[in-house]
Parts: sequence; C-alpha cells; structure tokens
Amino acid sequence: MIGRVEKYLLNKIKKDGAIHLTLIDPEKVSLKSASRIAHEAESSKTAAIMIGGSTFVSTSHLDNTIKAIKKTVGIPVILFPNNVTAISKHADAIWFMSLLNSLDPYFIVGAQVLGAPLVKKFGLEAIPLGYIVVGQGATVGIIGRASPIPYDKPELAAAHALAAQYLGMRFVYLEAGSGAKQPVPNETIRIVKDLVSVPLIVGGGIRSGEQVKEKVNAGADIIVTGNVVEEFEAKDKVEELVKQVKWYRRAMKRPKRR
Ligand code: 1GP
Repeated sequence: MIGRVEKYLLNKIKKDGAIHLTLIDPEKVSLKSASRIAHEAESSKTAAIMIGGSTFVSTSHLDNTIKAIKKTVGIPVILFPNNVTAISKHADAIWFMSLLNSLDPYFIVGAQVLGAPLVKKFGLEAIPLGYIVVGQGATVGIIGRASPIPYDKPELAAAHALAAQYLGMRFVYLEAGSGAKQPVPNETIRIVKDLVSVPLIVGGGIRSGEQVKEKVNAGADIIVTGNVVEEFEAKDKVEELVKQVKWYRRAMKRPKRR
C-alpha cells in the first residue's frame, strides 16, 4: 500500500519534474547542526530529509537527531538505514531497501527480516527500494559486502534495476557511495532510465548544480546529496542544487520548436 510520504514524493516528482533530498548522517553532526542543516535545506526547497550513514551510530543519538530535526521542519524525514540499528520510531517513513548486488544475503534480505517487525511496531511507512552500488562502491560497498557494478557496464546496472522493478520495488537507487570521487555517470542513468519505469534515485559524490542538471537531464527523478550540504552553508548549497532541478522543470515546460 502506498503511504502518505510516498504519495507526497510521487506528486512532487510529477509536479516539479525531479526533486532533491538532503541526506544527514547522524554520526557526523551534532543535534544543533542537524536541525540547522534541515531547517536551511527546507527553506531552500529540498523535498525531504533522509537520515542515515554507512557506519554505526547509537540508537539514542539517532532518535535525538530525528527529534531535533522534526522540531524544526515540516517536510518528511525518511530513514535510510544501513542496518537494523538504524530504525527510529521518530521518523515518518523508511526506505525499506535491499542491497541487490551484495554478496551477503544479510544485506539482501536478512536485515530486512529482522527489521520488519520493528518497522510495523513503530508504525513507520515502508517504501520498497532496490539499492544498487556502482563504481568504486566506497564505504557502503565495503560494509554492505557489495560487488559494485563497474561504470563501463551500465547494462548490468540496468538489469539490476529492472529486476528490482519486477520484484515490486517502487524506487531504484543508483549509489556511487558517499563522497564518491566520480558520481554515477550520465550514460548509466540514461540506460537505466530507458529500461525502468519506477522513479530513479541517484546519489553519491554529487557536489555542484551543474552535476545536478546533468543527472536530472539524463533521467534522475530524485537527487540525493549529503556531504556537500554538511560541508558548506546548507542554505546556499541546497539553493544551488535545487535551482538546477527547477531549471530542468522550466526546460521541460518550454514548448517544442517545430
Ligand atoms: C550517500 O548517495 C548518498 O549514500 C549521498 O552521497 O554524501 O556524496 O552526497 P554524498
């Protein structure tokens, strides 16, 4: 069943052409800066806040971070978990994700089996997501025991994405890894987007408005940025990134030349 947060994301993609989400890693920020970043990102029109990182963070710090963020923003807060310890009852929804190209069944379905009853108990909205690690894989590739899909094999990324769709996952995420030197190539995005019809999320190593424009033009429906927003003034940076999503929207609406 499609819940409130998922409907909100889908409507926003439909209306705006593509959207931007701000990822906050609770391990890297204090409560004060988490709530400041979220507030500034919201005022710069990011569509939702994602909470997660690749390594362990104490559950109480995770809970407190989300509570601090929820006090300052009205947009949805969505969990982006790396394990069962990253589930908090204070969020609005959870990307219920499977790392499709992990070599370890724990990250494909094991953690999900352990986490599902907790998601139910907390009343969290679960949004099914096929998660695919590409390129160098970065920390998430190591922790998730992934066999990252090389950038010169875009057709393999597309086959994984299509399998996710056929398995009933309603979003696909192409992940280059947090802080990746090279974000997901535009050509990979284009090839994946041509094959699948579910919304496509792209993240990892995206740092500039220009890159956002390229990724959205290639077919990304959702752009996720984390590092760059934590490093710079969140307001200015998110404004720069969201502006490019809007640029695309305007370009889409421009009447075609005959
Ligand atoms: C990581 O895709 C996200 O899981 C975002 O990556 O921190 O490099 O923006 P960055």
